[in-house]
Amino acid sequence: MSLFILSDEVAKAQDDGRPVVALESTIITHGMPFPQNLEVARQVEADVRAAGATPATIAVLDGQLRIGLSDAELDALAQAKDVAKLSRADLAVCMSRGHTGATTVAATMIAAHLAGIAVFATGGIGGVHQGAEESFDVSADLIELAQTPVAVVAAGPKAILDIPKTLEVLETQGVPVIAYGQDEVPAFWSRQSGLKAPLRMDSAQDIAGAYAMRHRIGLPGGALVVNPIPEADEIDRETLAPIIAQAQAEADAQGVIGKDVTPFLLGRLFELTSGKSLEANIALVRNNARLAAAIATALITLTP
Ligand code: PSU
Ligand code: MN
Repeated sequence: MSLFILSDEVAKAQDDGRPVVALESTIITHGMPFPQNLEVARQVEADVRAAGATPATIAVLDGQLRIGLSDAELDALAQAKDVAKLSRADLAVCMSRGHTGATTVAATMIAAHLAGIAVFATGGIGGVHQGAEESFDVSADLIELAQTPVAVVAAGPKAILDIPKTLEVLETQGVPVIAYGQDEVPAFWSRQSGLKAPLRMDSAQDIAGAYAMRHRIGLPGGALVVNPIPEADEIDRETLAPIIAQAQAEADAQGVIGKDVTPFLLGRLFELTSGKSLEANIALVRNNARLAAAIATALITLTP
């Protein structure tokens, strides 16, 4: 039996040699509230299609690793309560037990690679958390980028993370961090972080070319493409800083640890900004979907 099940749409695109873009599901179950999560999941799939590629939203449903979900499946996942959050450590456990779970960036990369998909769009990745020198909270996403050959398009590390430390770990792990169209690393809700990006590229072709060359020289791992949020949707850092500090203090006071940290902080931010952070989040995910589609398209012309 196959390890994974492709949706008809994804299978057809692969048969025809057309570009496919992977999408994660933890952003749906743990990253945004219902019903916006469902609207965004549908909208992002539509954006990928409009840009000429095929979307493959990835999740584990009743133990089956699914690459591409139907609209009814997306709907059910978006409303489901207590869905497991699956990273590298949990993926096989969930599948072997026949359970349902949403894939994080790390697990989505693993699944995409199994299915032969090279490009993946999301909003934010996990990273090194503030206070990591005490908590040791470093997301498995960073280590996955070093070993699984998938190019991940995100909007840069969120300010709930320690951005300089996140960049240091990526450098240590040999992950190319490529800012798209600017010199600075974008910081999710804002276009600037005050930190110069290790690499800058201004076209999808250039990004695809570097990805293909890394593969040719036999280096494992992917790339992190950090794509700035569109200017019109940006929220400035000064507005968010106290809100993030409050959410972080609450997490510490309540003893939130492990895989609950990121969903807790994201949930509190949505509440504390009365949904403003969500509007920006939606805009940047859609923007990332379009760039990922362009990279996947460019990659097709480079791959023999
Ligand atoms: N950051 C966001 N939105 C998200 C996530 C991170 O801005 O939805 C999700 C992604 O699925 C990411 C995961 O892979 O959280 C990281 O969790 P952790 O920090 O526990 O590794
Ligand atoms: Mn963590």
